[in-house]
Amino acid sequence: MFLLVVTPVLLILVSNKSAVSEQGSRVYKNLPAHYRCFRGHLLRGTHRATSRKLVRFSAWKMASAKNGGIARTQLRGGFKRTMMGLRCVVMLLVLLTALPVRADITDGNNEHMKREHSLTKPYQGVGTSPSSQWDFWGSTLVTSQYVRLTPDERSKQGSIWNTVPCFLKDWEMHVQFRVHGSGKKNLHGDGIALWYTKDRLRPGPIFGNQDHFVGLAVFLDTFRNDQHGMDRSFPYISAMVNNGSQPYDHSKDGRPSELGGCSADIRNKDHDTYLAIRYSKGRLTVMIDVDDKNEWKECIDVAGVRMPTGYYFGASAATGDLADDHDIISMKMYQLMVEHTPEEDSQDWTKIEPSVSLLKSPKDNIDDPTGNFRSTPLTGWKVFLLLLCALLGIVVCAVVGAVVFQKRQERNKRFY
Ligand SMILES: [Ca+2]
Repeated sequence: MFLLVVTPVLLILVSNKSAVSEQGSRVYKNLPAHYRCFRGHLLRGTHRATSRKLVRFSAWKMASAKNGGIARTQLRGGFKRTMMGLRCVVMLLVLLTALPVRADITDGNNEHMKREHSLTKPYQGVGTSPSSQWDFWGSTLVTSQYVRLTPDERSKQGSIWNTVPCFLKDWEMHVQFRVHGSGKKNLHGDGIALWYTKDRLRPGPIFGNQDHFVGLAVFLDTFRNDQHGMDRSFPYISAMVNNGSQPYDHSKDGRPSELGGCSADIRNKDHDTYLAIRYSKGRLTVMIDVDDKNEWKECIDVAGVRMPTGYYFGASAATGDLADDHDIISMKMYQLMVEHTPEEDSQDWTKIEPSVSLLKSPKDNIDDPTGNFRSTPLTGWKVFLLLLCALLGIVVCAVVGAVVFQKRQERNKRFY
């Protein structure tokens, strides 16, 4: 049913594909900086362009109906129409393969920035006074342009923490950051960690924060400690959910406890670099925008994650023998408007213990870093493959239909 409704729209979209994407990207670029990388807005921009294409589509349909009588008498015309139909099916296939990814980004939610959990220039309300919403520690330096967690010097640690606990059930945090320094290739470290944890301002050995933390961490690890883990390049971004029982193993770059991750070239960039963490309905997604293309690239996507409300957002960084400037430019928190079942709403969300239901044993995790996602019910990839198979079936049917139709037309012509 859905396909029946959207197919005509998609066909027109395809025939004017370049125009639509141009329109979409223009809308995208005109957005304020903090919205620019939010693909939901890009999606809505594309929809606006689509409505104009729909008007054109109606006009084309009417013209086709008018000329239909003539076309039907010509075998060539019939063949042309068949070929056009075939082309449309193939193009629909191409378009639909991209569709699940896009639809996945916003889930149709509205989003609202929450100032009490956001850190933006010129960083008013950052300090040690009782009314401040952000508190900092260690080597952290707050200027009007950036919050420098560590300078490009050895053995520094710094952090910044939101003083207001977050009671939102579904949220998305956008972090603009900068990692830069004089260190040449592989001679820099250690990286930044972003936190959503029970405790705040607890200095320690994990990128400037305590080990055995309770909550969520996303690590932007710029230094390879594990010389055996050459199958991945650094900097490497990974996520970890902990109930306080697991240690973070620096010597293995956190691999035994990670939920997933990706390599990302984030150092010494002239352009802005962003990372987004989304938690909604038990699904944790980490996306990055570090290539100056104004678009999110998926890094981590894992279901079965349970996290409570009432924890604190923070960021920390550390240097060791090697160093870097670790800067946070902004942290913007968006509330996601998501409906929950009455059972979910009646639960006390502050009592939830952080956990991941699909996490395999650490040993399995080392052998197969992506293994966590295999048992996830219908991940984006599985839906994608299912759709691909279904559409391939449609294409085969269309080709067979076209051949039969053409043969029949030829036979009719000979008969007359
Ligand atoms: Ca490391």
